[in-house]
Amino acid sequence: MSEVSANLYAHLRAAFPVDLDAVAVETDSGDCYSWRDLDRGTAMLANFLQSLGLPHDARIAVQVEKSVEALMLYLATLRAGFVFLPLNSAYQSAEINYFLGDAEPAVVVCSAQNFGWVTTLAFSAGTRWVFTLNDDRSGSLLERAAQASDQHAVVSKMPDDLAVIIYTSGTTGRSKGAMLTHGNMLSNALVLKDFWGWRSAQQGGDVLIHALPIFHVHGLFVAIHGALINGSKMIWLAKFDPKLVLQHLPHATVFMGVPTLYVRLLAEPGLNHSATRHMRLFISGSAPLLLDTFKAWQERTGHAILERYGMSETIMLTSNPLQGERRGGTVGPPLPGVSLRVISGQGRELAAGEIGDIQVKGPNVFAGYWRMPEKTAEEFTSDGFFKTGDVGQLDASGYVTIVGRSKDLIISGGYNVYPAELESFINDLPGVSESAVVGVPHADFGEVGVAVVVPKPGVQLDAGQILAALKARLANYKVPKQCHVVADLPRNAMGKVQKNLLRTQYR
Ligand code: MCA
Ligand code: AMP
Repeated sequence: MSEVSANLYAHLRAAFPVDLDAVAVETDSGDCYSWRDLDRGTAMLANFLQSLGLPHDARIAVQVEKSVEALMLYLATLRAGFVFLPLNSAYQSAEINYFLGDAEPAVVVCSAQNFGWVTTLAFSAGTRWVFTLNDDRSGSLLERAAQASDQHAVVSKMPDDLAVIIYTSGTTGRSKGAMLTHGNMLSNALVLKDFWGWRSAQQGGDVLIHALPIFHVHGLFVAIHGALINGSKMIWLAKFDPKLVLQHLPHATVFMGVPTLYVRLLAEPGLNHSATRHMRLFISGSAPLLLDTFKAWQERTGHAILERYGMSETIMLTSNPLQGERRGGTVGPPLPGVSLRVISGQGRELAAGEIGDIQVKGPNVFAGYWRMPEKTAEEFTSDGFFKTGDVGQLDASGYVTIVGRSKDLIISGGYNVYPAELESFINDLPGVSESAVVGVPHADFGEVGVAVVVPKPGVQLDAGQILAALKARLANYKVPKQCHVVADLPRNAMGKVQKNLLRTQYR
């Protein structure tokens, strides 16, 4: 057996079923892609990318709608040995401009609709190539790749070689590029394959319903790697739709979602025991799953949702067990290979049941923030633990409960919203003296932002205009759902804005 390099794609490819003509991905519009299609398509795209004469660590930035071709572009970037940079399709030019300047991608792939403004920003950031990829298989990328050979040798990689950069906007406003290596992703994918009992084709196989975006870790790694490293078919939904999910449940075995997806599925009368009889596993993460949701799901379907906890910087950290007790309200014990500890403000390791800062260590923990060595150093302890910014406790049986965050972060429908980023935009608006953005509970999205804005003396501010200005500049999901103009913000003795008082006032 030739030594398979640490290139993640090589390991995914090694797991493809023997019958390459079996269906690997079936879309909600009925298109079917075989395993051979995946291998040929990614080979042609990889050959095309390599024909551009790119530097070995070239970044390939991608901001497109979800499609199987976008999946192939991700896999092609891995097999060609370049660095994949997925960007939320909701980002607008101010956000994209930052990522292009920071990551300096050699190639940008965008939708035809955005081609005009993206090329302007990309070329001024020094990018040499911009291609289009649309969700109807049109665009210059596929036209050019169609000329390339479908024979491609996967580029050899070491475990520590960079594979992906995922931007997680910093709680201090400036986005940070989390650098994930082939080894980070492969180690986590192999652990989860066993921990969640993925079944090979010989064991009856698994079928995953993929209803998440593929520009974040949950949909791009946990879901896609989970299926591919097990040679499992994916039912590929371009966008989450609860009725579509219900329709496909009888033909699937595994579903992954953020809590909002479960809340919306529970609102469907068609959700019941018989609809979910064929399923073996429902996984939730990216945001807290309310105990009410966990219990309601169990009553309606008989399934106990398996909740797990992860981060862009670490992929998956903890998980409720497949066989053991799945405890609603907890994120389960640390995964095999992950060291997790709870630390007091004084840096002391706390005993079971005591609440403190969660720190982690393991082969899944990222290689640092892109071109931010000082910021990276701040986020690790001297003995190599990564500070998650999450607050929680370990109980006597090793189950982790997340009780809050020390980082100023709102998680809305599974997307991270950073108050610092919004506050800096609001503070730059004319007539604004200062602002604070806080999270308040929301039945659908779990938590949404509320902006509290103080005008400059003598200025009249209109809340609706503030929200409209944000909507024109930032990805929609970040825009606070409410805005209140007030005379001043509550501050403590040190002059720090008391966001907890604002949360109580506006919840
Ligand atoms: C859409 N809107 C939102 C959100 N999504 N507002 C706040 N939060 C959101 N998440 C806005 C839309 O812009 C629209 O605004 C209005 O809400 C209604 O849109 P709707 O149709 O309800 O939204 P949707 O398109 O159905 O999206 C809801 C969604 C989506 C399906 C829950 O947000 C989603 O797919 N979330 C998954 C995020 C994810 O993959 N997270 C993983 C991060 P308007 O009406 O004004 O136009 S990775 C991670 O966290 C770690 C690693 C981990 O542990 O997994
Ligand atoms: P991201 O920065 O998008 O990777 O989001 C990671 C953050 O999502 C973590 O630091 C947690 O705050 C939160 N998170 C992920 N999974 C869970 C979960 N199961 N319960 C509560 N919070 C979670």
